[in-house]
Amino acid sequence: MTMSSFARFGAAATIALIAMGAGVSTATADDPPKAEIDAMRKALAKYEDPYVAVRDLYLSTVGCVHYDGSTMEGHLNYAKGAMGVHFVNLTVQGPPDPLKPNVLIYEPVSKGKLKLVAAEWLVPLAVAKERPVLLGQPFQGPMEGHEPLIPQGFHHYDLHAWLFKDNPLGMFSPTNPDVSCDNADFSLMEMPTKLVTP
Ligand SMILES: [Cu+2]
Repeated sequence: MTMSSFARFGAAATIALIAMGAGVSTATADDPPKAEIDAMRKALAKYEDPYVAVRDLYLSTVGCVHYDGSTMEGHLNYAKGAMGVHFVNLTVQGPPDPLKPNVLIYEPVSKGKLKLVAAEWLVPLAVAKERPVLLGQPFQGPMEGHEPLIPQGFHHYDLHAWLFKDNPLGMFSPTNPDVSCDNADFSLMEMPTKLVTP
């Protein structure tokens, strides 16, 4: 390779790298839309105080849910990690609204302290004509209710969004390996939820 061809190669390689970089930063269908994520964070920030959530009828389901990563045929694959404490609002119904989830999720970060980490949308199978999609993310399921906190017969789709704590598995992964139930008064290891036919 002569000096000038090396220079050309270098320039071409640099352009290729810039193009690859641009490719990485360009939004794809899998990327969460930033403006919507920001709007959700803004709308839900008031629930960093769990008592505000309770006053708005997001009621604690007490148990801090976590999974050990075991897999079962015909069940969802939950990576090892926690979901935390679900506060469920049964008055939120209708099609999933990004600014009004029907579940808020808290992590017991120390004794007596809950930190808002995520939101979740639950859509009963009975009202879903097809798999719901929110922020370009298809819901998981349909699945049985998560025993023992939700009756097994409550077949539903759900989607988690880790808006207030990073999830190394991705914002929409159901479990977060960085969330812990170690400080929870009620720590509850669940088995992977069974899938049902729509
Ligand atoms: Cu959950």
